[in-house]
Amino acid sequence: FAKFDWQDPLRVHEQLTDEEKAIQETAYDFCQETLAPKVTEMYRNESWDPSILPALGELGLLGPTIKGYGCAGVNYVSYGLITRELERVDSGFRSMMSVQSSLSMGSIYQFGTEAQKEKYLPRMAKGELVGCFGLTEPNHGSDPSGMETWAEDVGDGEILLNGSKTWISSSPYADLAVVWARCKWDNKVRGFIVEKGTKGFSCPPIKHKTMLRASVTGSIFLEDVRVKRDESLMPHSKPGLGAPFECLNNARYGIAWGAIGALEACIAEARQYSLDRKQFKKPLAGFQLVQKKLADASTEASLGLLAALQLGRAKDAGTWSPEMVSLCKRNNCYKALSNSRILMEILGGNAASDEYHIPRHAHNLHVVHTYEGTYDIHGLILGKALTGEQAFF
Ligand code: TGC
Ligand code: FAD
Repeated sequence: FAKFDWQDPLRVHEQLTDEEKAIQETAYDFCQETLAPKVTEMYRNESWDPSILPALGELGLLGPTIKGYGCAGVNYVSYGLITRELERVDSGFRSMMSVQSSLSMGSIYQFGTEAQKEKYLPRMAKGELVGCFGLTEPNHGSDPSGMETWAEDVGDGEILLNGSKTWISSSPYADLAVVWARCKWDNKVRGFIVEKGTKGFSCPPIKHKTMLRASVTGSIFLEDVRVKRDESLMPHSKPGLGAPFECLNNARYGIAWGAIGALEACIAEARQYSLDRKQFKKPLAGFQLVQKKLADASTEASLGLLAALQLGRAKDAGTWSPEMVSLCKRNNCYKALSNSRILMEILGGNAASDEYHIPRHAHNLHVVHTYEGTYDIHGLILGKALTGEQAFF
């Protein structure tokens, strides 16, 4: 028999190529050496560290699947390995990277003009420009089809944008926002790039979050914002919600890996704590009820990791579907959330101290289980695929 490795129970690491292993190691080293020491303070203060995106860019970890434009052009499995390492430290760091890479750079790469790609992507890949992605509105979260942000063609090559977006990751520090708006000329949704400093465009922070505090979140307000049509409108998408959903497919895929990274961090901390802490004259690790908690969490992390790897291989082979993404995003987030909450019990009263990481992960994972499509919305996407019946409304 092979020796059982509690850190990789199903020997997933040996399924990776040498290049994938090297990318994971680069991401792991950076996350543990640079991000882990900062996370507690950043979470306490809801602060933004302007050095993080440039450092990720330096390592080729931003927009990593994009070909050209200064991006690394690696495969989707490598993308997943990067998000897993970021989220092993904190979901907020993975959020920062997903929004930059899949949602903002991804939108411009897939739907932008050559001029837009040349203007933004190389600097976003270096982390010099920060992007955000505005789909959710105060009255339209799970159902963005009702969006009330409007784009109007006012002639002279100009578009007028009006509306608001809420819960937008990184918006207060973003140099540019990808804003999804319904166009008055044909009632269809399209994406627009709006740069910081444009008159009528503002992104105030949403302060005092109870979760995901190491990621800065804000609103986007658009009050008679005038943009040049050829500079702002991303023309190469079929008009409609399919375009933002295409970018979400990639970000949701990264979350499927990331949530497992967070759960793995919880398992490692709970295991060590249970070995160190004694009650009734023996380590907590020696009690059956504690072992069950660790065994359940480890089983779910291992299965979730294999599912994420299989999805990544399918993405790289072009044999994936959005429903496969929904299955993995939904299940991995749910398993990570529920097991992190249970593992938190092993810390006893110390779970109330931010010296330990499981409580922070558990709180973050509530958001991760909710954004980019809630657990139930992904259940309905799967329900539709299983039955042919839509049950959204
Ligand atoms: P429906 O009529 O089903 O579809 C509208 C159009 O979209 C196409 N489509 C997709 N295309 C590509 N990939 C997908 N996954 C797609 N899903 C749908 C579809 O084919 C159709 O195209 P066409 O050409 O026929 O127009 O849409 P619906 O309005 O009934 O909505 C369905 C539903 C509920 C599943 C969808 O609205 C949904 O996914 N809701 C969840 C909303 C969501 O995920 N929001 C995320 C906001 S961004 C975010 O949270 C970032 S957090 C980032 C971070 O910090 O990490
Ligand atoms: P609602 O849609 O109001 O849902 C509330 C509850 O009702 C949920 O449990 C949901 O599952 C349930 N529900 C809704 N419809 C149905 C139905 N048909 N059947 C059964 N149950 C249903 N958005 C962006 O665009 N960009 C970002 O960068 C971004 N970052 C975020 C960062 C944070 C910290 C947070 C908290 C959110 C972020 N979001 C972002 C928004 C996120 O995508 C939404 O919160 C999410 O899509 C859910 O929308 P909602 O909050 O309006 O909830």
